[in-house]
Order: sequence, then C-alpha cells, then structure tokens
Amino acid sequence: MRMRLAMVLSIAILISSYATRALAHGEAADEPFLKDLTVAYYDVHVTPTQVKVGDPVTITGSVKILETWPYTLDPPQTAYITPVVPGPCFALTERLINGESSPGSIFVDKGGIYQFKMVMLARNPGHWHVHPGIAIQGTGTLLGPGEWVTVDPSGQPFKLDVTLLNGKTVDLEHFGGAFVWWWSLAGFIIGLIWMLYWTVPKRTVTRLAVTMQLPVNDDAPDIGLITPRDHMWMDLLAGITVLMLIVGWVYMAAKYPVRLPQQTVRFAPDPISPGDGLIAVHPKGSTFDEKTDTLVINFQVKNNGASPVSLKQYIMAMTTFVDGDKQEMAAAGPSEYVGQLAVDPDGPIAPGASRDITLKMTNEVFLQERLIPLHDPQQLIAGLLRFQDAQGKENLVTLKSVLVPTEFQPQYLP
Ligand SMILES: [Cu+2]
Repeated sequence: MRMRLAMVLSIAILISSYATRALAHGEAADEPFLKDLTVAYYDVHVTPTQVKVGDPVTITGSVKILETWPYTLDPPQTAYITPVVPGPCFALTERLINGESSPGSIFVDKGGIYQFKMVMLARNPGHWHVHPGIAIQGTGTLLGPGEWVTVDPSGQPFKLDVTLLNGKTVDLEHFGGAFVWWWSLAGFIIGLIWMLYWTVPKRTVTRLAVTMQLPVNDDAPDIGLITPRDHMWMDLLAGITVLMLIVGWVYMAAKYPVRLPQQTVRFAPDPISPGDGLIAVHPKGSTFDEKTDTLVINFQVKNNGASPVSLKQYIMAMTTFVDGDKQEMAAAGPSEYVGQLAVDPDGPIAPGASRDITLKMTNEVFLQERLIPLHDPQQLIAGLLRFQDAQGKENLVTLKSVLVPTEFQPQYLP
C-alpha cells in the first residue's frame, strides 16, 4: 500500500514538474473545419505591446465570413466582435466596425467583411495573449491571431471614468461595488439559513427514503415532518425576502431618480467590397505533408479584369502567408501567425490570361494551431487569395479545396 502511494506521488511530482508554462488559451482546441471554412482574419495588429496599467491598447484588423461556411453549422446572423484575453485584464472602451461605433452585437452575413478597431485599457499587470475574436450565435467564438502584450504596474490603481448623461463622472471600476456586494450577501444569507434549516436538524434529506413516500402537499404531522413552528420560520424568511425587494425598489427609485433602460444597438455594418470580382479561381486539390509541415495548394486562375494582377497573400483562418520580403511579412500580422508563401509560377497575370498555380507553405503553425484536417470526414480547407494590381487595387477571392494528407496519397490520388 505504502509502495503504491509512493509511486503515485512520485509520478504526480514528475508530471507537475514537467508542466511548462501555459503559453496560450486553447486556441488550438477547435477542429480544423471550424477554423478554415468559417472565417479568415487578415491585417491584424495589436499595438503597443508594452504598456502600463491604465494605458490604451488598440486591436485593428479585418475578418471575412467565408462563403464556404459549413452547412453543418447554423448560418451566421448575429455576431459580436471582441478582444479575447485571459479574464478581465483589459477594459474595452471603444469598438468600431466598418467605421461605425458598435457597442454590442451586429448583424452579419456570409461573404461579409468586417474591419474592426477596438481600444481597451490595460487593467491588470501581467503578460497577456491578446486576440481578436468573432462570437457567432449558434457557433461560438472564432479566434484571430494572437499577440503578447506586457502590462507593467503604473503605481496607481486602475480607474475607468465615464461621463453619464447628466454630466456627472463616475469611476466604473468601483461604482456601486460595495452596495452590490453587501446586498448580494444579504440575499445569500437568507438562502443559506433556509438550506441549513431543512438539512441539518430536520433529516428531510438524510431520510429521503421516508420523505419520498409522502404526497407532495402532506406535512405529515403524525411523524412530525413539517410542524407549525417550521411554517412560522419559513413565513418569516419569505417575509424578509419580500421586504428586501421592496426596500431595494424604494432605495433605487429614491437614489437614482433619472434612469434609462439598458440600450441595445444592433445593426448591419456598411458592406465592404472584396474587389471587383473579375478574378475566377478553380481548385485543383491540395496536399499536406506532416513530416515537413508543408501545405501545397493547386488551382487555376483566370484574370477577367482589365489590368494585370499578382497574388500577394494566402490567408487561412488566423494565419497569413506572404509572397514578399520581411517588411511585407511584418505588416501582415503577429509574427507567430505569418509565414512565407511560394507562388509557382510567380509574377503578374495578364488580362484575359489563365494560369495553373501551385502555392507552397512550410510552417509549424499548421499543426500547432490544428489548421489541417488529417483524419476528418470532410477533408476540406478554405482561405482567401489576395490579389493586387499595379495600382494597389485588391481582390479577395475565396478558394476551397479538397486536402489529401501525403501519407494517404498513393491510395487515393488517381
Ligand atoms: Cu492566445
């Protein structure tokens, strides 16, 4: 027995000493289809990454709800764009979506592009992973790329001053805090007395087999289950509860005579164009090699526009792959989620021309973030092809293709 205990203990110590610092908050947990086929994030920036308590941090970027939204999920209708951080370590003070102030949820559609700007104040000191996220009703929160933000103490407690409609300024960090705490405790104590009364001296719970035999409205006076004295005490507790409600209503009406119901502001943001739609793509299959972390995507493209276009980026879920130099890669988003893109053949596609293109990306992020379906009933990936012409005019084209892991290739490829 002692041997076994010692063994269990030593294994427990071994495991706990091996645990590394949790570096993220579970963004890899979602299935690949839930990341790739739903939304794509691009141009995400979190600045600055080193602040003091009370300083602002701004998250900007764009998210597109893809046309490839899985039919197994509810269609996207109501959504909420939000910073995703570990707990209340920041306080959101402003959110713009497509240029419009958006205090709450918005109405969204498949194919919609949502450019966001969120300003939040650093609240708790620490080293935090900050993501943008879009919470879609019926589906859950889909995460964008994350960036580490370090918040240092500022020597002063956090304050969140807001100006009310009557011109008065209150600090939301502490406003009404003490009253809410004590009032909730008073309600809790009434409940606690009720619970202890019926469980400790009364045996109503410990002798469940007996009490279960009685009809619902039977006080069972012959076995002394519920006595007139019990009725008296319970009436008293109910009376105190009603009294608390009345006191609460009167106090609120007297102390806050000017009130406004909580406001709901919901609207569909102004549409943003993905481009002129004159570039047509047709998928020709993709492969993923687990041993080398390499994703290869084949497709055919036809430029129906009037000017030559070049492929600049491939955007999938929270990652962006860039056909460009270091500077262009830094501009594409947080470095952990940005990789190099090889386009073969590279170079502008002339107006009216068709071309077969192969994209190649080698990056650890595919497996780290679980972006590639390796053993799923539907082996599909989707992402955005970002084309640009000489004038800088952009076209975002969604490409969905079937993915075959290379270890299976010989059996399944024709
Ligand atoms: Cu994270």
